[in-house]
Amino acid sequence: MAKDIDYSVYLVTGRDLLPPGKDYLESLEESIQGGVTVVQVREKDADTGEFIKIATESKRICDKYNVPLIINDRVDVALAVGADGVHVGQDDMEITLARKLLHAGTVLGLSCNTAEHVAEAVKLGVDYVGIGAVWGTKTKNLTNPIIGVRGVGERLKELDGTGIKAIAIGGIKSSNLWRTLHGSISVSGRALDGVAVVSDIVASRSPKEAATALSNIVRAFKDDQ
Ligand code: TZP
Ligand code: MG
Repeated sequence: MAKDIDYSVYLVTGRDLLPPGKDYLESLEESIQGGVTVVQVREKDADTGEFIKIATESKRICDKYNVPLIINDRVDVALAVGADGVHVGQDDMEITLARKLLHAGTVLGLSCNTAEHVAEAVKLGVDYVGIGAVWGTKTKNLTNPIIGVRGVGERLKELDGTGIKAIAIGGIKSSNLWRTLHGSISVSGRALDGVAVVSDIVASRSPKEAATALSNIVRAFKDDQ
């Protein structure tokens, strides 16, 4: 049984987006103080040693606040640092292989854009899916179409009754978060468990305030359900 994670405000790191002079670990700690509930360390350019170093330092901060740590793509890095989970994309390691390599109870997340992706996620029994991109984003070169709140709602419908948690990702900011949460539930009747955010938190001069703004909206939404 995988660890029960609060996905409400899911921070995906992006060191290249930090404002000039802003320290990565300081930003991470402030964002957790603001209300981030789970952290994914995403490193696209780091070599293995550097990734492990950054993940280890990130885990120290996460542990201080009892916030779970998820590693993007790299099962070996997750094992090396004792992470709580691994997030894989459609072109990364197969879920069944990742499951085989990881300790029992490690959370596995999969990026999903289409109905076929969700059907596969259900078949493989992942713990959560990241649905998107919901809005346009400059953070990642998208290889799949932007699906909007309607698309998120459709994917949520397909997940109904599976017990798989769902977060939305891609261009989410405090300014469109209410629409993201309400728009998708109005299509599907099923609420998102949280939202994953990079730039709205990381690129902010005050990651704490940015995370608090997001956290307040998710909380108000969940209180409404
Ligand atoms: N996967 C789909 S969109 C995206 C990822 C990693 C980037 C999201 O970044 P932002 O800055 O929150 O739009
Ligand atoms: Mg990937």
